[in-house]
Amino acid sequence: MRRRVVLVPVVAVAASAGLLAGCTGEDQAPMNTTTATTTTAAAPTTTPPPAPVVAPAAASGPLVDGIYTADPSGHVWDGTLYVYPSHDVPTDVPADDDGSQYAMTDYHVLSVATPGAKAVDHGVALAVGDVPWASKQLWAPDATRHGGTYLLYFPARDKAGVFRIGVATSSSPTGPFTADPEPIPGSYSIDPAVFADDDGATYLYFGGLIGGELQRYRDDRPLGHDDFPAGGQPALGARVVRLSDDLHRFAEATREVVILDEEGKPLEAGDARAFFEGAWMSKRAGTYYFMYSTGPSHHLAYATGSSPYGPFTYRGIVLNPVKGWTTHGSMVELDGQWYLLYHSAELSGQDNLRNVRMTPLHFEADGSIQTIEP
Ligand code: FUB
Repeated sequence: MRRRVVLVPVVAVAASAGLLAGCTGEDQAPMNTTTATTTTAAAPTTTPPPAPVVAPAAASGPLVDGIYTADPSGHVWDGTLYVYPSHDVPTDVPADDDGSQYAMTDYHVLSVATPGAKAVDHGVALAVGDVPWASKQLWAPDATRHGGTYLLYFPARDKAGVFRIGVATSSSPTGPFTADPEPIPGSYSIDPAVFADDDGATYLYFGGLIGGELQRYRDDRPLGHDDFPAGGQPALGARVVRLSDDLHRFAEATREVVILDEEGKPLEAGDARAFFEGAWMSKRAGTYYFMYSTGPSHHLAYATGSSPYGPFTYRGIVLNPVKGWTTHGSMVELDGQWYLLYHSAELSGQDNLRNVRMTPLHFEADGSIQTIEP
């Protein structure tokens, strides 16, 4: 989404952040956006590393026609791929830096029996009117399975207009889901991603800057105002927390997801590789892959580590900029092949009307990921 755009005097710096015409997906299609405004975040100081091996252009049509979908979270259960996306809708709500134009009101779950086939849209799985604490903006969700119960994790603005994260349950992966009466105690910000580790522990990753409000908290403490770290300070990271045994609560205080550069130093605020939103966790061959959106530089990037808590070391770009301001995705293994689920605004030409797509993901022998050109 178009949020506050960093205005900096140095052309090369602006270019590295993807803020100039011709640099990013934002510029490749006419968008329904606001204009650049306040300077609050630190300016990018680091040129993104050269892209590693680029996979052949991946052709992928929308997974489903008839509705707009975005922010896909994929899980394979009993041989079927289930996709938990946001459900984008046209709206008269004016675009602003907080992303008010992302005015989604419900969730639909998709299922994919065979890669390449069209997905099945299972209809409304949860609507904002069925969430007692929520007022609007059902943003990027995720789900997990625990015994015979499926749990949907989702952000929404509460009645006071503040983003919280809620849980809803169902006996079916496709819903309908029943929401808990209150959001997860102590939850804040957006973009929950739930990760069930091999040892039975389940973790929630979350957070998003600017419209996602992560900058209004420090170590779970609400500040009551925006506070962006200055350039040279460590970037604000996503948060990670182990969930309680019933998966409805945080079992501990949340921790920052720290991403290190090649020298082992935390990425700094303004670094074009730093976290912005859209956390995702996958585990492959014992390595934890933390994937995320870099926001103003429009990449899906990844970092790897040996613990679900991190720290993670920046490894590169999974997906080059798509059309539209936002980028957000997930990785999933189906029948021995890894796939990237992602979205693009190519069909609508509007940032807030996106389509979910799926394309093979390839790992090198050293565990690195070939960059995908959308
Ligand atoms: O879809 C609404 C928001 O846009 C998501 O929460 C972000 O990740 C971005 O994709």
